[in-house]
Amino acid sequence: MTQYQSFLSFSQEVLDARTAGKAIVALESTIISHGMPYPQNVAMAREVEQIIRDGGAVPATIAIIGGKICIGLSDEQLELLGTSPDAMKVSRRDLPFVLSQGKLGATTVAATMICAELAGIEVFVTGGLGGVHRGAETSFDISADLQELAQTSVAVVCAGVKSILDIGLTLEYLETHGVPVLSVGQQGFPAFFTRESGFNADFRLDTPAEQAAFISTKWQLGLKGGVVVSNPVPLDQAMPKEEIDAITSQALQEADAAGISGKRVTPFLLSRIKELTDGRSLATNIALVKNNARVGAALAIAMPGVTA
Ligand code: PSU
Ligand code: MN
Repeated sequence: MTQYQSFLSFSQEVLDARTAGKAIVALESTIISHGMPYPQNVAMAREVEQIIRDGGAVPATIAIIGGKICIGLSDEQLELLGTSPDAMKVSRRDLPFVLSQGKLGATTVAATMICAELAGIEVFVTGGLGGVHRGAETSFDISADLQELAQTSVAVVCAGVKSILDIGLTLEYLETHGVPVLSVGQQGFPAFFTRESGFNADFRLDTPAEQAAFISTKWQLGLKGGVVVSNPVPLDQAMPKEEIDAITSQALQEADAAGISGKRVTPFLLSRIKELTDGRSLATNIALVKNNARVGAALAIAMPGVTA
């Protein structure tokens, strides 16, 4: 038994799926603890899990609880993450701390990828990736999510990255590190709240079979690292571009004026944007995660070696 296995704790649902060789989809928990307010966060988490079940796969929401990496959470554990103000936002750097201290940890995209890989899960669904922040040439604020995509072999279904980030530099960074960016249903790389960012994805692959073939080819070649599967928000749920751009600028200025830095930047911007849009950004956020869950379940089923 390799050493990391003693840290993993699987829910019964995920254990059964592993035994049966069924498709499993990982889900992150920072989106619950730091990405959305209560009670919408917990409701979203439950609904997304159900969409994945309805799509024929098994959801595995990941968090750190009681010194264990929990792969698949109970209803009570989802509630705990959604209501605990002391839940830590856990990225690669923080994993040994939160595990060895027995603290409550919500995993970011980076940490969820690490845990999913340890658990043998290939497909992970989230809302948006972290990326290169605007002004990173002076702040050095580049999300650890990008380095994780460079080295950890998990496919991440997302709605692109938010325009709180420098989307062009984020794509440049991914290119440098050999991380392919796929798009579903359009050539354009989506900007989370809106369907177009003004940048293109590298490869448009509309069907789960093509996406699965791309991803498995990459890994069969021994090319380690993730694949970004970008899926635009549904048209009727997208936000008007001018409005979200103006609000994003305001939120960025406020973060700057308030001296917000490090891991607090992204949660601050998300909650300010929600306030400034009177909650409409939250509705869009929930809609896009659900849409990603449908794509992720279909992709997980299409991966080689999975039992239908
Ligand atoms: N972007 C979103 N919603 C989120 C996050 C990013 O639209 O909830 C979360 C994810 O967990 C992501 C993390 O991994 O923020 C990135 O944080 P940072 O920028 O501090 O690396
Ligand atoms: Mn950062």
